[in-house]
Amino acid sequence: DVPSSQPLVGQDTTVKVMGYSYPRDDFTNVTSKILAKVGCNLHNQAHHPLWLVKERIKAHFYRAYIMRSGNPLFSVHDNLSPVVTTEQNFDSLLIPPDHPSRKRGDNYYLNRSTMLRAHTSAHQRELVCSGLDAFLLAGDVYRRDEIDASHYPVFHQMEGVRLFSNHELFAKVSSGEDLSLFESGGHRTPQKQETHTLEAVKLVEFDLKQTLDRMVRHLFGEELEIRWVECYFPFTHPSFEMEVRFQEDWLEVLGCGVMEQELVHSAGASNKIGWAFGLGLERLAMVLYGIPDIRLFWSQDDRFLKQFCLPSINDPVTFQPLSKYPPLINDISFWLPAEGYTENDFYDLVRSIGGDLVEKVTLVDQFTHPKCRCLIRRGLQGTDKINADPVAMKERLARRKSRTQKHSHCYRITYRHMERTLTQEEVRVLHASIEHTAEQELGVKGRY
Ligand code: FA5
Ligand code: MG
Repeated sequence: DVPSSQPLVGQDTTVKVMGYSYPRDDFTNVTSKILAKVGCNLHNQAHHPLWLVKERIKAHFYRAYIMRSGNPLFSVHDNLSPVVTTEQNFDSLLIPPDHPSRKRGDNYYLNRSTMLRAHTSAHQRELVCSGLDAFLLAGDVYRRDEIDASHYPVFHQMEGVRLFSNHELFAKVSSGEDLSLFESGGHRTPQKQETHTLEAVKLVEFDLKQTLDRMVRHLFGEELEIRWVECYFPFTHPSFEMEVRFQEDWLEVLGCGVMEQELVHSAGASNKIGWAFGLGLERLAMVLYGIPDIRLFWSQDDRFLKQFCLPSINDPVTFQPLSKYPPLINDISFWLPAEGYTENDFYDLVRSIGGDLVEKVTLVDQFTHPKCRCLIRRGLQGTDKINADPVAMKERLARRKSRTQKHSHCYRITYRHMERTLTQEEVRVLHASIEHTAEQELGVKGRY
């Protein structure tokens, strides 16, 4: 039974997801391996580490933010379908039509108008539209991405949104009734949007950072080192990322910012100002429990799962990493077709065939024939796509197009099973299948 990277059922003219059929078109690129993950909802599986992190965040928000009525301020939503329209995933968030984050190479499309959400922000507008002022939303998200210990094509995010009326924001400020959320004739600056007053933005930004700071301290304790980095999202301004100290390095765990007023306005809450954040549940769980590889979240191995079965969600977990079985490493080199090749097509193909046996795929060298022999080593920079700088991306694409010589790529694939030692023979069969399928489906020419 050779697994296939063919986008689901060759003959069928529709893609079926959770009981619904979506007509295929030239944008369809979701694979059966990915569709098999839809509906798993690891974040809703009792005692799963992702569930545990979600429950601990929920419990913190329920306890720390209570309305005068005695009810929790934040409502929690964790069962929204990951199938969304491109309108929800992009347009509702003011992501322009030509923005690089829409690329077919970076997302899983069911067809031109429907996709698996690439972030939980896809639901911001509908939930604000439904009248909510404060909510948390957890869900599975899907991205075509590179392959390594902290990137997996399905991961889980938690979104948070909080809106304030004039009265709510300035209630604690003396003579606050004289202050306003909005001004006309203002300009957009690095600090604020054109329609916001500086005093309103500063209070919202302070509340946002304080809320997130308290949340991570609740999870990790006071000792955790964090830092704020300014960044860019089309749907917030100003925007920030929070990084935490992990294994002698800084790890990005969330993005956030003051919501673009145009979005708030289009969701029918024009008299309010708000903040939003989106965090990676795997990233938090990895730091919290010292989980070394993102594939472990998909493990059915009892030795992994039972470590998170605690009587209370606040009990400490002392995670014992499973012993690592030895890796097997194989390279693959091929000439690229003149056009239409993207690295993510190859990563997806490797995923489809190798599944969770693939620990990592790295582009180890690029070669241009005949004159310029260049070895380009790739940086270790993350490629979280939503906040990619559109100008730099365009330049890169243009440069790529202008190259007309013959190019080759060499990838190094690390195979490792989480639960046993792989044999040379099973890896050889897999690797040959990857070589063969790459030639057939991506138009590359092997250099073996
Ligand atoms: C977003 O997805 C924005 N929607 C976040 C946001 C929400 C900003 C609301 C402003 C307001 P980003 O692509 O950076 O941003 O992802 C957010 C977080 O998800 C990251 O900080 C990281 O923790 C996690 N993440 C991103 N890509 C991956 C991946 N491939 N694997 C695991 N976690 C990931
Ligand atoms: Mg990011």
